[in-house]
Amino acid sequence: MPDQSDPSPIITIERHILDEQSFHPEATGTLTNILYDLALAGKVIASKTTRAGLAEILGRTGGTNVQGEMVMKLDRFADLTVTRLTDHTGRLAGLASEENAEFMRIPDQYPMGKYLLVFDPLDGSSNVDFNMPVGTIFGVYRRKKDFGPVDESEFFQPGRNLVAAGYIAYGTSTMFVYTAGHGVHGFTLDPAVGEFLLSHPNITIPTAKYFSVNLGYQMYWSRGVIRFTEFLQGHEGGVKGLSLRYIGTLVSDFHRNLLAGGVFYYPADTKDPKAPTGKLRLLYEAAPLAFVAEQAGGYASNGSGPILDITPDSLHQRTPLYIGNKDLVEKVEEFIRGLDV
Ligand code: FDP
Repeated sequence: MPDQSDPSPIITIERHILDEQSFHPEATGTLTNILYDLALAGKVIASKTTRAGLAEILGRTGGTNVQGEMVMKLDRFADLTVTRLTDHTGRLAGLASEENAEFMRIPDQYPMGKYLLVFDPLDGSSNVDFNMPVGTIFGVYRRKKDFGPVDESEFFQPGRNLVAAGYIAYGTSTMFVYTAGHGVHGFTLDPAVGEFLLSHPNITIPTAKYFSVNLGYQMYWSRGVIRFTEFLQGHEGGVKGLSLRYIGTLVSDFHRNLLAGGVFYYPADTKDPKAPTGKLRLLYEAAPLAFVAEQAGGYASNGSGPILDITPDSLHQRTPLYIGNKDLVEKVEEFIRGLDV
């Protein structure tokens, strides 16, 4: 007789997202479907990332993106995948991607919805050529106006307004991690059946084990950030026993620290004292991951206050980012307050 007492049901991402909808009796299912569209985009992108070394996709297109970085073919593929799977559904009013200088309105032939999607289609793209993990980051906002074509200012909302956010990590397995404001949940793609299955329910960040930063740039940091780094290395009353891990793909570094505990930071640097802005983008990277971090009991700061409280004034605005365990991120704020003013 087969054992019918197995108490652990297999929960697909579809079922989980639908269950989450029950927290919002007024919900129409639109947000649910956006998340489901993004999970599908993740599967499509995952199937390409595992073949990225093959001739048809490897290599640079020769162009540069709005950030002045070399665009790789996989970036473009990921960007088009997310766009094409979400622009025609009647769920979105507009999209803004890290890859494109301008935001995108929904084409006239498609119905328009009430949400805005912001995304970094292929985070960590400089790692692609070296068979290293990459990711996709996304955030969903409600649009500000009730009707009419979306305008750029509608994207200028603080992360606190996010209704959902998350990322897809393309690593040794593909994981979809999201929050819609009721905890953080992680799903692992089972390639045999092509489904994301719930593997990490209700993620909360444990006591820190790691710190992650590009130490190669230390000479450009402020005194507060250098002192914080020494603190993480155990100098003068600092924390003992943290291990350094830096992949150079924000999604992967953040994901590891979320599951194992730790802090990731990409500080402002002083190469250009008039523009101490850091490298990472507020809208596509920092704010969505800050929402995930806070939902998991962590915190994200720009060094002086919560990332989620910053209202962007341009689509591609950059920010310093300190993200992970709350006590450590608050510590860097303390060092910066004490030493950098
Ligand atoms: P990449 O340039 O490869 O796209 O978002 C940019 C990002 O990667 C992050 O994923 C990563 O954390 C960071 O830049 C790495 O920058 P450094 O190479 O300067 O350390």
